[in-house]
Amino acid sequence: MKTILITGAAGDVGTHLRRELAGKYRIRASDLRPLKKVAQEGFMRADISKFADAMKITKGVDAIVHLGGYSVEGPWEGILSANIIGCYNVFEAARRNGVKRILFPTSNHAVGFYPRSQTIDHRVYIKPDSRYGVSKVFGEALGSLYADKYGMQVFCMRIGNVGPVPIDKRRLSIWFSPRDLAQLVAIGIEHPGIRFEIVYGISGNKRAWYDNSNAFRLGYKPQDDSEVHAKEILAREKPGGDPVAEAHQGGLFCVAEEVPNPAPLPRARKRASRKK
Ligand code: 15L
Repeated sequence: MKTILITGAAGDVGTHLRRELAGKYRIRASDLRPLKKVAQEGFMRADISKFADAMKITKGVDAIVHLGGYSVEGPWEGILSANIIGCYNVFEAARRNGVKRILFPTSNHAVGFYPRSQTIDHRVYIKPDSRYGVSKVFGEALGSLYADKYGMQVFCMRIGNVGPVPIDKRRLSIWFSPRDLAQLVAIGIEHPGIRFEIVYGISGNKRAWYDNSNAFRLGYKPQDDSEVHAKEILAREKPGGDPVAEAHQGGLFCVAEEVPNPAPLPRARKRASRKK
């Protein structure tokens, strides 16, 4: 059984992924935050903005799913430390530790300034919609460098929005169900032909803004489509909203300086309301 390091394992996507991959891989979970119920997983607390920590957690694994970092638009200092310095540290530590394969969950926000009227594929020019989006582009570029220069195998998934159900109209186009996430991640870990790839991390949504043919070429067969939730979601959607946000794929990220986590898991919601 392969040993997979998941950074950012305590986050929303990490929590879904650990549950979905349990039993398929030996998981080494890592996060800056403590992680309690880790069952059979090993947990290593680490701050990836410190190179020594990145070296420690990447040692002896077969592949890395690098989810760790700032996951929304926010202050530059946080993004710089977690998504630029932290991302560099993970790639460089992986290289020094001889780990060949890295899955980098980039984001729809690397290309969020494309209009909703346009269908884009994995070859379009980048159009980040936020500092956060720029940090994801940095990770994609770093992945390309490490693939070309050091022969690493890098699988970049431009993730939409992961959750049990889509949460609003925009997410009908970019929803990514946990089981489709797990399927795409397994392709990223197992596919023998990966050198450097960009795919979109979304389910088989009828309303997708992406031509995800590169993922399909690698064997991805999504099982879910947001369309089954469309009627209910559209019925509760309020008209109006910022015209720039509404016109572009990245939505609020195109206009806001800070964006809250759109659908935190119940435990994170509880924590946030305790703080108020
Ligand atoms: C992302 O990249 C974020 O990590 C996630 O929290 C959501 O905001 C998502 O994009 C989205 O666009 O809905």
